[in-house]
Amino acid sequence: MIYDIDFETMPREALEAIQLRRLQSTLENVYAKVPFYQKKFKEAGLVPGDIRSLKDLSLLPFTTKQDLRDNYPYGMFAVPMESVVRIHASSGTTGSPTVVGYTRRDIDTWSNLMARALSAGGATRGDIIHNAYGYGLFTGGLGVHYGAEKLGASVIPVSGGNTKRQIVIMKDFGPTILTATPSYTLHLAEVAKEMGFSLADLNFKFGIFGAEPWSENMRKELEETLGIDAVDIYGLSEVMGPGVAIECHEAKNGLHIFEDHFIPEIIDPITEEILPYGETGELVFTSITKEAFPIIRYRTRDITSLHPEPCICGRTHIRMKRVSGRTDDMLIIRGVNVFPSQIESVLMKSSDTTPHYQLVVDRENNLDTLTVKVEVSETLFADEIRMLQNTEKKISKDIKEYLGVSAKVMLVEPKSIARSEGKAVRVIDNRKR
Ligand code: DLL
Repeated sequence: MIYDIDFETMPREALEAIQLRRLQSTLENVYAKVPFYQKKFKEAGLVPGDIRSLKDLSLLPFTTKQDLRDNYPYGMFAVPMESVVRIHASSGTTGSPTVVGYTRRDIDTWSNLMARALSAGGATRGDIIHNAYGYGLFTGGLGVHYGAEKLGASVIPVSGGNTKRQIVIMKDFGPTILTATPSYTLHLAEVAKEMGFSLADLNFKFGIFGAEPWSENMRKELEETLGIDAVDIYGLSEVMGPGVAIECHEAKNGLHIFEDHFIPEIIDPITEEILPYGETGELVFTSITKEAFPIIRYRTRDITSLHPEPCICGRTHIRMKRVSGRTDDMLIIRGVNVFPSQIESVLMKSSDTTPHYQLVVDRENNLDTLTVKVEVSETLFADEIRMLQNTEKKISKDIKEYLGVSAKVMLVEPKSIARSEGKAVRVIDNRKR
């Protein structure tokens, strides 16, 4: 179902007229209210009135994560604190976290967009949504929650963690939609199995998975394990939270970006040059309806491409390809660029291993080394264990063939890699010590 038929199926020309109007008013607003933007615009010799078409957006300077850190915690807010009703923050593994704020209208906008997103992902009013995204400073839990309520579905605000209890709830409450990170979903499925049943035997119809990169092969695995259709949802705190873009369950082929609220661009991360549709680069977003924390040309560091072709679902909003990784997650192993999700794709092809893996990068004698730790499946019989050496060799060969990088593959015991209750930690890079 299309939640907001007028906006989501709007002809391109009308959509662009709205985008321009909203962009211009956002620019006037940030120029007047946020000293950071006023300074940046002045340095570029621009005033908001210079932006007369959507193309002119490219004249404006970029905003980076570092800019947000420099203005920690509230320096980028465009409204006084008495207008802010909610604060979230990104986890910030390095440096200070990024703090974002929402006015009451921002929460309304976000709830509406999440209602749109959940609908695109297959949810309807009659559904029961088991929401296992973390509640708290992370935007996942509350973002999905407000959208589910807006849609009129029943939401179970279970959050991440307490896995066994979650499984009991899943069994007893009969949820029809699961919202969680793909890695936590795998963990849920594994614990259910230990408790003696399969999630595929429950009532789930759809899974709405995101907040971390996951591969097409992981989609297949999750769909089989849960007996569902799985769609990809994308978002980031700096731009809003979940619900910036989502796949429709009809096509499951690229994520529609809600362009009446966010303008996407793809740039070459090194030269900063704007790339045409279809080419892969770094995603950049400008928000055009936010009040408390508007953001102009934000460099997300996420790697994807944009595709304007019409979609079978009827939505006219442009699609982005699933995010393959972040520029800062990209591993450079002896000069070869590798994303963890590409390794995942190769691993998922082997039937002797599980989707639980971790990449360990190190440096020996000044040479980068990559070790891929992957758990073997518990179902292997003793005589098959002897064959494992072959499996290691086979995966290593596949990685070399598909990605052009040499990797040592280490099969490890079931359950020896730490499970995540939110975003998985896929890479341990000892070179950075
Ligand atoms: O992860 C928001 C979210 C919550 C999205 C729940 C989807 C579902 P942050 O914690 O600020 O916000 O992290 C944002 O996570 O820049 C991407 O690198 C990554 N990310 C989010 N969704 C996807 C996805 C939330 N579907 C950062 N595929 C983003 C790949 C994703 N990466």
